[in-house]
This record gives sequence, C-alpha cells and structure tokens, in this order.
Amino acid sequence: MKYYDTSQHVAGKSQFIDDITVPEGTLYAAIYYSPIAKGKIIKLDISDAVNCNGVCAVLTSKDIDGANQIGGIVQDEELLASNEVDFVGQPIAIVVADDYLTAKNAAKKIEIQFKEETPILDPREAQRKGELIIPPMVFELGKTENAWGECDIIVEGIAESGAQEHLYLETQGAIANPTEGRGLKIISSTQSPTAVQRVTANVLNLPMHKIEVDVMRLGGGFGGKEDQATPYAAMVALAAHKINKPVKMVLPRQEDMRITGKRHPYSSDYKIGLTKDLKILAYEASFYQNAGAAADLSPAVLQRTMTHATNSYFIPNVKATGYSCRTNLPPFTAFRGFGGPQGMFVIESAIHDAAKKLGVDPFEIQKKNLLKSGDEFPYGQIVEHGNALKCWNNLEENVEISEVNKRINDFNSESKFIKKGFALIPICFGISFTSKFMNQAGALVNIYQDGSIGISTAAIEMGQGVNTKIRHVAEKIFSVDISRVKIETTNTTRVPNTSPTAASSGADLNGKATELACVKLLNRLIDFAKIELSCDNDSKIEIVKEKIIVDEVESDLDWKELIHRAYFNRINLSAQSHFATPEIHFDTKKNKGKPFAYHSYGTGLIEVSVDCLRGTYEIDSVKVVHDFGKSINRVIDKGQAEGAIIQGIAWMTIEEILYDEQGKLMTDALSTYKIPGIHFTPKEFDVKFLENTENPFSVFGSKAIGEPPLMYGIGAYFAIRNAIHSFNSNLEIDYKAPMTNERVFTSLYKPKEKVKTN
Ligand code: MTE
Ligand code: LUZ
Ligand code: MOS
Repeated sequence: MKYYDTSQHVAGKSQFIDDITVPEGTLYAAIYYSPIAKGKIIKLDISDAVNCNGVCAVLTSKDIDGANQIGGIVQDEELLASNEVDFVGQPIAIVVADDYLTAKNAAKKIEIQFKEETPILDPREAQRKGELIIPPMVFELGKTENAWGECDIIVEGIAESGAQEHLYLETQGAIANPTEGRGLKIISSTQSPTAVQRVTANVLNLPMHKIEVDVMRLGGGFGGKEDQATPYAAMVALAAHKINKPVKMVLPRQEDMRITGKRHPYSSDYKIGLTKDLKILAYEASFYQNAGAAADLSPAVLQRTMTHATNSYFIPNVKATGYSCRTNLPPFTAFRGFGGPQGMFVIESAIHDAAKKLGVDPFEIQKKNLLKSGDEFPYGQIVEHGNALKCWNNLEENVEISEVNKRINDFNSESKFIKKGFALIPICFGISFTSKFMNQAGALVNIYQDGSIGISTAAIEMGQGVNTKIRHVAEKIFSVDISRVKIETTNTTRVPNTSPTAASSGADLNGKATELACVKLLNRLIDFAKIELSCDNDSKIEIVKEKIIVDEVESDLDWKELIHRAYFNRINLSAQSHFATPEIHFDTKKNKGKPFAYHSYGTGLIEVSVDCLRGTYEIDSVKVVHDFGKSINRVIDKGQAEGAIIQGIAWMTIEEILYDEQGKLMTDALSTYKIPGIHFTPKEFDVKFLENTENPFSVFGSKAIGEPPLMYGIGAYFAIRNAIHSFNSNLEIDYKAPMTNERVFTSLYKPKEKVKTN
C-alpha cells in the first residue's frame, strides 16, 4: 500500500525537467518580460542583446510563423506581446544563448519604450468599466425575491478571499528537441500534454502529428500547470524550431512567482435569509472574480464557483451571479479546488454572519441545512445520497461538539490572552470537468513476452500518486505481483487527445480506461488458456496470484508461462481503451443539468489557539470524517487529504499575495510569502475514512480525492475568528481572508477595518 515514487524521491533519484540529460549543444532560453502593467509598446530594440557574446537569437512576436495565440477557452492571449502589454511579467521576447546566465544578462540589454496607461487591479472596478472576460453568469433555483418576505432574519455583507501561489517544488520548464522532418519532441512539466501539443502546433503552423509531447512526472502542479505550463513549452519549441537545436528553459523561482498566475482572488456580496428555526430560505451572491489580464481558465473556474456557491447545504431559493473581471495582473489560473473554495468561503461567511446576529453557533445552522438525498443543487443535479449528513454524524460520534465547546469555553474563561476557538466545516465537491467533452481518457496496456506489463495513460503523475493507483488497477485485474506493472511516461503519441490531469479526476478517468483495457486483455488470455489447457467451454478460468486456476483447481500454468505461450500463439498482448464519463450533461444557457458524475462529501472540525497580545495563532487540531469511497490506496488518499487540508488552511491564514499600486507583485520570494512548514501542521491531525461506503461511478468504487479536502481549510479561518470573539465579542471583523497575523492583530485592536466596496 505504499506510494511507489517515495523511495526514489527521498533518495533524490527521481528525474524532473532539470535532471534530464540534454543533448550536447543544447541552448538555454530566458524570457524578457514586461516591467509595466499596462501600455502600448512604442519601441522595441533587441540589437544590443543579439550582439552579446554567446547569444544565438532573440525572438519576438515577429518570429512567429503561426498564430501568436495561446488562449484556450477564449483566444485572447498572445505568446509574446506584440503591440501592447497587459500585466507585469508578460513575455515580450525570448533570448536564446549557450547558457542560461548569458541569456538572462543579454535580456537586460533589450531596450523598450512604452506609452503607459493606468492599470486596473480591482475586479469591482473592472466590472464597473465593462471589462468582463465573458458575459455575467447567473445560476438560479426557486425565486429569491419571493422568499425574502418569509425570512425572520436577513443578513447582507461582503466576503473576500485572496490569491495563492502554487509553489510547486519544480518550477515551470520544458525542453524541445528538433526531430527529423522539421518536427519536435517536447519534454514538458505540464498537466496537459495535449494542450502543449495543440498550442505549439498552432504557434509553429504545423500539424499536431509533428509535435510529440512527453511527460515523466511533475514536481507538483496543483493546477498551476493545467494551462500555464503551455507557454514555456511553446517558447522553447519556437526557439528550437527556428534555430534547429535543442532548447531548454527552467524558470528561476522568483521569475516563476512573478510571471505565472495564481489562485483567483474574489470579492463577493452575499445576502442570506433564515427562519427563526435556522432554515436557510434564500441566498444571493455576486462573485467578482479577479481574472487577471486574459481569460486562461477563468470562465471554467467561475463556473465551478457557481456550482459550489451553496457548499454542502440545501437552499430552496438561490441566485448566484458571477463576473469574470479583466484586470492588469498576470492571468489567474487553476488552483486545487478551481473556484470551488472561493464560492464556499462566501456562503460560510454568510452563515457565520447570520449566526452571530442570531446569537447561535454557526454549526447549528450548518447542520440544520445539510444536503440530503433527493435535494436539488442550484444547477439542477439531484443529491445522490445522504453522505453529507453521514459524515457529519460520524464526526459527532467521535467528538462530542458540546464537550469541545465546553472545554474551549472553560479554557478561555481561565486564560486572559490565549484564546481558543473552533469551527465545523462540511464540504461538498462535484467530480467531473464542468466542460463535458473533457471527461474522457485513454489507456494503452502492453504485456511483454516476459510477463511484464507497461501501461500508458493520459494521467500525469505530480505527486498525487495516480501512477500507483493505476498500477493497483492492473495488479488487481490480472492478479499479478505489482512489480510486474510499470507506468510509462505520458506521451501524446501513445495516448492522444488527452484532457489535463485535473479536476481530481485523473485516477477516476484514467483508472477506468486502464480497467477497460486490462479486462480486454484478461478476456483474451482466459480464452487462450482454455484452449491451451484443453478445458471445456463452460470451465471457469481465473488468474489468482499469478496462477491459472481451472474450476477452482490450480493448473500447471502460471502467468509468465501463459504469456510466453500466448505470444508464440500469436495472441495480441496489447490493448487500447477509451473511457468517457456516462450520463453527464450541462446546458450552459440555462445553467442546468447534471454536470458531475458524483460528489465528494465530508465534515471537518478545526481548533486553534490565538495569542491575543501578539496576533499569532496555532492550529491545534484538525479532525475530519471524509467519504473516500472504497479507497484504492489508503496511504495515498490520506496523504492527499492531509496535504490538501494544510494547503487550504494556509490559503485562509498565512499565505498572502500582495501587489503594489502599479500591479507589481510584492510577495515574490519565500522571505515575503509565507507557506506552511512542518511546524504549521496541526498538533493533532485525525483524518478518518467514512466506512462502508461505495461509489458506483468510479473505478473499483473509489472517489476522487485530489482537491475536495482543501476546503476543510476554510474552517481554520472561522475558528480563528471565533477565538478572537472570545477575547472581545464586540469586535466587528470583515470577512476577509487570509487571516494573517497582521490581520488578527489589527482586528483585535482596531474597532473596524474598512473593506473597499466602491
Ligand atoms: N498532490 C500533489 N502531491 N501534487 C500536486 O500537484 N495536485 C492536486 C491534487 N493533489 C497535486 C496533488 C490537484 S490540483 C489535482 S486536480 C489532483 O491532485 C490531480 O490528480 P488526480 O486527478 O489524479 O487526483
Ligand atoms: N479544470 C477544468 C478543472 O477545465 N474544468 C474543471 O471543471 C476543473 N475543475 C477542477 C479543476 N480543474
Ligand atoms: Mo487541479 S486545480 O484540477 O489541477
């Protein structure tokens, strides 16, 4: 049950882009990027850079033969800025030289002049000025306007959450090698090999079959390489194609932090109405998504915000409006949760706000309104089972909430400056890409003559253990030792037209495709074994632990011998398969349908201690009951949950992205951007599996796990607020995340912090 890359990783033997041996004569590329957030380019002079010793070429938009375009959902983003720039960090030129430092230093010799314009940084300002990436999105259930009259209390407010830096250990990078016949082989640290292939082909004006993309593994992606690995691959490809030599680029950390997109910051309005017995009758929210300067994945991210606007609650009357606002910041992109956490933070803020005004505990409202089987989501899908409530109740069986409450109150009444707080947080996350066409995957399973097995799929291993899970699929179906199974690199020539490994569905989709291909092979082998062992047609043949069993009796044949003979009998030992999630559909005009194959549920309880003199805090305890389905690998799944939870807590608490008024990132190094370290992990960390649960919609009854647990982190934000309120219950604190030490401190000693509402 271990994660197979672990021993290689800790021994430093795993290879990432920068570890791959490159051919002699490989050139290195550095990016020259915009120093300003908005303006017209009126002069660009590369001559001094070109003339530097060791420089082979300086490429600009003029050197692009195909389309200077990398946009996916909307075609609105140039690979290299041609006439104007829209954010600090936007690539303008690529300098190619014998080594990286030469390229980097030559880039400083590029001369540029701009006609500068005032950048827009605030999403609400962008919306007012009509700067929208796509038309506003509206999701509606029932009629909120008819429901307000029936509410006993209505609460309105603003909730804001910040950006988040992916900080994958491996920065963006790629290597491009020219191949025979003016083609290219690209090795990229991407979650989406097909996007790299498609965009590069388009930029170079080549058919896709001229571009082969190969990915071994990523040193983390977290969504940051779903769309935004592509430009770096396209840049080295452009250079390699022009110069006809291999070209490599790996971004230095600070450059990666400066020029790549992050989690979308959101500013949102909420209005929530409840009855006195705590039933939520109506909820309205307007989401102002800061999309940055280009669409990137923002429309899809906003769609997920909308589908997660009511988190794990049933609300009969809902109206959610979403604005994807164009600003002059690096385009924000996919990040674990993909807009879902941002939507959930708003409803949790609304509930917290309402609880305070009603004088009840937020968890009473949360529990009262949890989704039940048969309830309808605002997007029309029906809740499949009562696991939201099951997880909540299961957690309550393990921890008595009233006792936690009492313990914390007792502590707080004794302690003057250290105050404890806790919060519950249920989560619900829809599994599937919201774009139906993306929910497909492929697998190619080869059994070699010696009985060893090689599997290619569309899945990218980025630390989440998808390769190990796929090995388990083959191990189980063939009933062979797992050491026989190897997962090959992800390669566009072996498995074509892939979706990114994202939306937590990598193991679901590719595991299913692998299952289908393995079953094809197994059936072939069993038919062959019948002939080989001269069995009756109705004999039952099985492979159990590498032995061929006929009618419950062990035969002389084992796996190795079976494969050996099958080969000599000219049995096809290779099978390909394709999986497409059945039944899902979504009407984007009405915003109704069944976009998700299923949902993931769970409940978390988070306890914190806040030092109300210093504004510092610690995460004391995280207790979770999560519905993992029938886990394929518990070690991996638990690790995914724990990692996601810490990432979620950190997003809500210590990770703060700040730009100056000129749109320049100020938090561009680990000295100014705080990420969770080992000492930040909760002192008590207990992630429990909801037992006896099945999921008929995924491979072997499992459930997707990559993203959902991140949202337990939202509980930490409210736990800290609750602790602050036991220090001084009169404090009015804006619903603004992250709750950094500074914000805690200023909340404690300043009566009211102003949120900009414009
Ligand atoms: N875990 C590790 N170690 N590294 C990562 O980059 N990415 C997360 C999650 N877990 C990530 C990770 C994100 S954003 C997603 S969508 C899923 O893994 C993708 O993998 P899966 O679909 O196989 O779960
Ligand atoms: N990517 C995407 C995603 O294109 N569509 C999605 O719905 C999604 N969800 C989560 C993460 N990435
Ligand atoms: Mo994950 S944000 O879907 O890559």
